[in-house]
Amino acid sequence: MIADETIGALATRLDDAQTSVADTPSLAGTHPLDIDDAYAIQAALLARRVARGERTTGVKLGFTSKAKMAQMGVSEIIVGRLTDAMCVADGGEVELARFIRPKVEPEVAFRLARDVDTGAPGTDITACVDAVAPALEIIDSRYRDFRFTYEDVVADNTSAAGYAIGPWLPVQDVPDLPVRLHGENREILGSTAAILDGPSHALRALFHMARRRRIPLRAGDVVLAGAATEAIPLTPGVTACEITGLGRVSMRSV
Ligand code: OOG
Ligand code: MG
Repeated sequence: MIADETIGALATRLDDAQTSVADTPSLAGTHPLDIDDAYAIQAALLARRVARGERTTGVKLGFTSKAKMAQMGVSEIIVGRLTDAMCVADGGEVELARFIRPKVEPEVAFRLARDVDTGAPGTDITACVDAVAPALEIIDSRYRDFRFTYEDVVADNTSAAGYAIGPWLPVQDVPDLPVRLHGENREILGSTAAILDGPSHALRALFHMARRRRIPLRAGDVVLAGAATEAIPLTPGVTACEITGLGRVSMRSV
């Protein structure tokens, strides 16, 4: 466990990297971070955003697909925090100049209809969800060349940078729906089944992480359940995610 003042200094370094759009070397290269340190840095980073007037809007999961876990050599999902400053309207514009090296990935979003009691181990999180939608997530690692350890990426708020949510539908199980991510001249196909064997498993995994990491899950919060395919660079023009049976969401990068 590293000292509190070091936690604060490392959070400031990541926050400055994001606000000044300038990357920074891996923290783990110079500081022996453990996973508790990493979540403490993430919490300090969020506190800085909130102190600037940002409002938390939900959470995001990462490394929920077996392929992405294998790629990172890890077996546990990661959780990050979303704020209103990251939200892009469906069909809206997003400025690429805000990001260091942005990538985009197709996701499934859930909406919480009520507060989730993370104090009670038996809470059924799926009973707290009232809506589901297709989503796009922009990830932008603040680390140089997207090079980071598992602890680094948790500290960096799991690379969270932006998101857009399509039209909400009444909640339904979405175990295995075709997913299509397309931008100018490129297309990636996948399935919602890649998300921890179905996004409802991802919700249950979130519940355990939120309990352990004391992350509140409140009525109205959005939950991004993790990428259904690999991420692709976010380039100028329209990028859209279509999920069969759920609909479409898009954003235009300028
Ligand atoms: C970390 C973010 C991972 C996902 O959906 O798996 C993530 C990264 O790859 O930079 O958002
Ligand atoms: Mg993601």
